[in-house]
Amino acid sequence: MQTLPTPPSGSVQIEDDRTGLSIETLKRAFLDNLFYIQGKFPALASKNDYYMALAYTVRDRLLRRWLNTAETYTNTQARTVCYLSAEFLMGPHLGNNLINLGIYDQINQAMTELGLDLNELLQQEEEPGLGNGGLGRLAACYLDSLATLEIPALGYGIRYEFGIFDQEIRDGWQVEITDKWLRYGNPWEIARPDWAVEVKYGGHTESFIDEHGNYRVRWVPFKVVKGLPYDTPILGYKVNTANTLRLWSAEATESFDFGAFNSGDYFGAVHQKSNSENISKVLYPNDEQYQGKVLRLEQQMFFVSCSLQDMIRILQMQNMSLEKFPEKFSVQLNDTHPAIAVAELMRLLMDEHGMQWDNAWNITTRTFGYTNHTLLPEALERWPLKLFSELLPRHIEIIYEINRRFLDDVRIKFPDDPGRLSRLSLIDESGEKYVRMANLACVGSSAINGVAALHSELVKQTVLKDFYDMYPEKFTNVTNGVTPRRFVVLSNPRMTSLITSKIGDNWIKHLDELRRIEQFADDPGFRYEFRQIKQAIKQDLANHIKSETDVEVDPSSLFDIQVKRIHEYKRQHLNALHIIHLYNRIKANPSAEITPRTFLFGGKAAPGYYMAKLIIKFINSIGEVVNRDPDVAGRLKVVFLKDYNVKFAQRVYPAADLSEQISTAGKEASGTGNMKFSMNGALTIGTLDGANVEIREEVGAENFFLFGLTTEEVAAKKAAGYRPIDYYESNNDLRQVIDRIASGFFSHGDTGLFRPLVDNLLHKDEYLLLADYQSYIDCQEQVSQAYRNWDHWTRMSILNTARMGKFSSDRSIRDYCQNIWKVQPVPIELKDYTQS
Ligand code: GPQ
Repeated sequence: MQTLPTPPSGSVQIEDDRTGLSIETLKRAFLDNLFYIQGKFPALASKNDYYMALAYTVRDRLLRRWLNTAETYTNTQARTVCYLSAEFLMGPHLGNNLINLGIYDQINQAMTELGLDLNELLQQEEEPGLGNGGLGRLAACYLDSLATLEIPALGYGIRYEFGIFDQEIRDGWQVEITDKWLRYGNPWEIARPDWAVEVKYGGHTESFIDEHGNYRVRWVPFKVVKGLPYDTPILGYKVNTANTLRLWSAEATESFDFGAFNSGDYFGAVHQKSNSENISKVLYPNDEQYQGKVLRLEQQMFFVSCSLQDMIRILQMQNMSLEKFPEKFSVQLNDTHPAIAVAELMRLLMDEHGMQWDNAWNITTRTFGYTNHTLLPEALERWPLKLFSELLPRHIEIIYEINRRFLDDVRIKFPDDPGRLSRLSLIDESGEKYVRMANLACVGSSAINGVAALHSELVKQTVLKDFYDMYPEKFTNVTNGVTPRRFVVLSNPRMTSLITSKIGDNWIKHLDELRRIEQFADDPGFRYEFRQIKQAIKQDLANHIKSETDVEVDPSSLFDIQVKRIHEYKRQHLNALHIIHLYNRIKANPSAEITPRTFLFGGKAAPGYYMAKLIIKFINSIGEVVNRDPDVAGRLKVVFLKDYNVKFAQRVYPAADLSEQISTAGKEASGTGNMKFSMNGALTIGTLDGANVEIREEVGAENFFLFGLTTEEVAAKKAAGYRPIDYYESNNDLRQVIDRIASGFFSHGDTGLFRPLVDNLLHKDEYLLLADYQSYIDCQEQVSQAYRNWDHWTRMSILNTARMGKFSSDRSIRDYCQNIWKVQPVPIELKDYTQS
């Protein structure tokens, strides 16, 4: 790219107001934005106007870094990571940008001087909830770390008009409300209409011989949709790197509209337009549950095609040949949602750029990496062949050809093994035919990884075993991580100051250095301060709970927290059984010695997941009884907090004493909430599942509450014909708990309400709650005992924080960069365009 033209001199004053960091300049810039962008003067301004004025003030201070970054990458033709993800659960931008720019304190002071409260303005931001849970939030943490490590990177996804629904609780049930996050505008994004691209759907293909005598294919689509990119800057922590999150929004193409208009079909033209725009309308709210809806496949194709075309544009703009694609870009597939990219890149290279198969295939397979995020069979994406072929007639041809060549390779490596061939085939032909997206991702990628050590082993032994036999060299592990900037520095400023006062602030970028606070674990003064901070944060959360739910909780009680999507495998209902167990104990002996606990839950259920919604109702129903029973006398409180999202998560993690990570072993691929809790000094009660295994290794078995069956034991129990009813019959305590539920005690005498839950546990219990019940109860008793020794608990808590270095997403990203992406940092020098 050409260097930017030098702006006329004399613009220095404006530039200063847009980059300056003194309190006076920040105040002036803020009032300027309030006036010129929001069009308000202070007396008329709403809280939202103030938020917007502040957001623009901060965005101005990002822009120079953002443009410098883009310019440097262009000039150096830097190797770039492209992270393709159907979800980016970014959370609020303002606070994070203040932290990463290093101007939190200055802005805080400037707002105070203007009579405003920065915390209130931060709360005002409507967060972009463009993800369901762990998978989308992981993508967001990875963007933060990529920028912080100065790695050239682009995040590519969909700009959903409606993100994950807002959750309300009415009469104990979840109610879904549409998330109109763009209602008041989005100050963080910039539309880039000149980089719009087109995506084709449906129709048919035609083959022909080109002027060089080559066999070629032309695709005549039924519809064409325009993809418009919106860019958001992703600033690294205290570096000049500002990478880009590029989200695509769907629009009708003008040519198509006009065609219909000209033929007099006004209605048809408008219909076509709204149809096209539906593609980026709404995020599918299912987590780990495959939904075979054609609109979902349209969404996947949409952002994948837009993004790959965008990469080709970038390559060409930098005068690089298409042959260089895999050297310029490393493209990571975040689960199978973008796996169609394998066929789409083949199509673009061959049909649109005239390349031959072998060359295109070589480029494609060198480009992609695939991350698997779950072993749950219900999450595996397989598209009905008919639906797929109708929507993507060219891609199905390409997939058949990939499959034909691939199965020939399999035959050579494993002769006379038809079972293996049918398992490895990209097409499932066992009944109704399907396209298997994980198989496409595996064949088309040079690296395949799971997200925690245990998970990556299980991937090789179970879902992708045949691929592991075929290509063992492709398989690796990259244990997930989370960004300490958002989840410690921003969420927990008090703990951040305490730690920094002891060991400086290097740990924020090098989380392993947190080990240096281990030496203070036995220092009574440090312990005291650490514990006082936890208490103060718990008090804040108690106030919040009181204002939200009118329930009074005791901040000196043990805060026992489970926040995550509601799913049977995550076993929120096992947690609920423990609450009933404690309740029964108090009822049987009102003077029983019980460590006072506050049970907090938060999380959304997929709108169509009946059992998950019933679990929410179940928890609320238990709360209704427990919270007002005078026998319990404030020893137990149960609160379900509505609308769990990133903003709320930031409030919750620092306030936890106990983190519930109680999934059935082998089911949670990694978990990332487990890491956020522990970094903030919560102790974990957990199974040997996902990253719990590694967390326990790091913090020490003596600082972790372990219970439950192992993955092997779970498998063995199932293989031996698991009978949950046997546990019910042989365990009095468990039987009393279940009987209490079945009797209608928590449902105003209605014995039908929780019947499905009870029946499921007694007769199916796919997730082995009853098999793990006693072990869980016993372990919780150890927790209660441990909490009575404040000093020792605080010591364990400090050691948890101190030993979490491994779980910084910076470490995860370093692993990806070294082992998979082979990409190096490109530091950005801050240039001032105005000082000419
Ligand atoms: N995960 Cl496949 C999701 O949040 N959604 C999904 O659709 C799939 C996985 C989670 C997984 O359950 C967690 O264990 C992981 O920590 C997380 O992905 C990130 O890898």
